[in-house]
Amino acid sequence: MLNRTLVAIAALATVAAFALAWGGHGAVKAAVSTVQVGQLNGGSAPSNQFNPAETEVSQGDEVDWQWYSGAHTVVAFAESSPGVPEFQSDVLLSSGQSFQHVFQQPGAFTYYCSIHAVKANADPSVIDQTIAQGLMVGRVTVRAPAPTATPSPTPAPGAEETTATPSPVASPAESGAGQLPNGGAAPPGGAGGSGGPLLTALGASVAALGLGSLLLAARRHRRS
Ligand SMILES: [Cu+2]
Repeated sequence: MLNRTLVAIAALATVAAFALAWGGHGAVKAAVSTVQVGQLNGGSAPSNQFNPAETEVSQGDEVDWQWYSGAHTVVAFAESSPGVPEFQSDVLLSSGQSFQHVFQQPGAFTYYCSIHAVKANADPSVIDQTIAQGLMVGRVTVRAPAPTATPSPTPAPGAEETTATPSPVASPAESGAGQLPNGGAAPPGGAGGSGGPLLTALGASVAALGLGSLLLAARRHRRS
């Protein structure tokens, strides 16, 4: 029982590590897009077409061609070396069979069924027309991953503004009437203006604080 729990925890940790690794690269989770082979493009009837003929995926995603009816192939127009298509299925004969390809690079990848079309039909320069004509060709458009959003520094200044607002008047009031003599004594000497504008400002604010606490104390005194 304990062993089983440990195995489960280890499995979860592995999955989490993978997720983190992917996230760290700003990659989107790989997805699978399905294309029906031998089905009317945009419909559901058997036909010598791919459905859909146009597939859009993200980089790293997989396209899963599933045989719906008839004997067909999936053959890439582009070649990895002369005469060798970048991807190519066997001649698959019946429904339930499938062929997969993972698209690792962004771009447009055209393909055709070598039984019901020819390579020239999948030439990127004509594929819009051949798809419109209902030929057995298709195109996978692979999007590059979106650039990772740069974290915006906006929260910081906002936080500063809010923390800066507390009024200085609050603190002397809290300190109570016990400090009244000090607060009252400080300002008159300091506010003389001999120490430059900064000291003057400082003296003025100290004086204001002193006055504030003085008034407060006086009010309290009156009340009692
Ligand atoms: Cu075919």
